[in-house]
Amino acid sequence: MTRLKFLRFLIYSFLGFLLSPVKSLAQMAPRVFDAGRVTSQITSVSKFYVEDYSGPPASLKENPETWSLRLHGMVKRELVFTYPQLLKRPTIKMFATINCIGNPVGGGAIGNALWEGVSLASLLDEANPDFFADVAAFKGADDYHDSIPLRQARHSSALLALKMNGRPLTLDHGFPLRLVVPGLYGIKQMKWIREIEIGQDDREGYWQKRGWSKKARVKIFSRIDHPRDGDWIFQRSLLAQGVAFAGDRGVQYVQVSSDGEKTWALAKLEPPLSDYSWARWSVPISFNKPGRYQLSVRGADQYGGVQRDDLRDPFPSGTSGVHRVNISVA
Ligand SMILES: Nc1nc2c(c(=O)[nH]1)N[C@H]1C(S)=C(S)[C@@H](COP(=O)(O)O)O[C@H]1N2
Ligand SMILES: [Mo]
Repeated sequence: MTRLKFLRFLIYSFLGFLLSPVKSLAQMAPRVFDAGRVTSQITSVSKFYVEDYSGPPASLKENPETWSLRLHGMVKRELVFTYPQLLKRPTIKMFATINCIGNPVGGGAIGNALWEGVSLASLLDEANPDFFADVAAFKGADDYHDSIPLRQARHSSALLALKMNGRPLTLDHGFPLRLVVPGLYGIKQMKWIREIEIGQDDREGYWQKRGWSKKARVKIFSRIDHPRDGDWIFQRSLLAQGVAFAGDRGVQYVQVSSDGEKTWALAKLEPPLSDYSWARWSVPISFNKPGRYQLSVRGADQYGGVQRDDLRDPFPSGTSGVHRVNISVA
């Protein structure tokens, strides 16, 4: 290699290194659907965002009857279930919101649904993990893989969900079985689960290998759904509305500003459907003269986390930036 070529090689590898986070960000591209200006508390299955790295696995589209779930690793008793066997087990129901770690400020990759399924803790009790085991690693039929601390897998609300909004999961949302575990971003909510391995080795998951957060704890998020960016308002007042979500930490308050963030009005919070569901908020806003206005929303969780503008980039651990919309009042 000549000196010049070597120099060029160095520059290109450095550029590649600089650009690599941007590339992984681009790769996490959720499909989102317009849910309207008054976001419903429960997101219908057809409006619930979809995110996966390569779509539903062919094996589940073509012959789902060959699917089974295997729980193994550092356990006293290995367990295997077919779909009919899982359906016979007692189930629990829980409302929970799931949001994508790649969801941008104000984005639509978030939804709330009623999940019904088998308690993961109950299966773990039966399998009886080894005293030193501390990780539950999940593997999907699409070979997606990720793990969570065993402590979180034993959460009384960690579900192996069979149903979404009262019906069997659709293929897009993880049929036959998906994980729903409170407090964590969608990245951890494994779809098409085929294997749960209990162990100690904290292996990197699919997205961690691409630089995304390993813990993936949900950050406080709030979004303005009405009015929308670019709207013309032909009145001197309106009821601003939106949603706020803080994982398993609960939303403490939501504030809205219409004067460039000099003053903030406290929004009214609707009681969420569960401790793990988003809360809808609303607040009346009035304008004393025509002109352009910016509305901003920020929320806080019940552990002191607040939305901050230095956290606007979803990569690598999710965004918590302030959401703003610009409107014209006639
Ligand atoms: N098997 C599998 N599970 C997966 C994924 C995947 O690519 N494969 N993507 C994850 C990501 S990044 C998100 S945000 C959620 C999205 O769930 P949804 O499509 O039901 O909204 O699924 C998670 N579970
Ligand atoms: Mo995601």
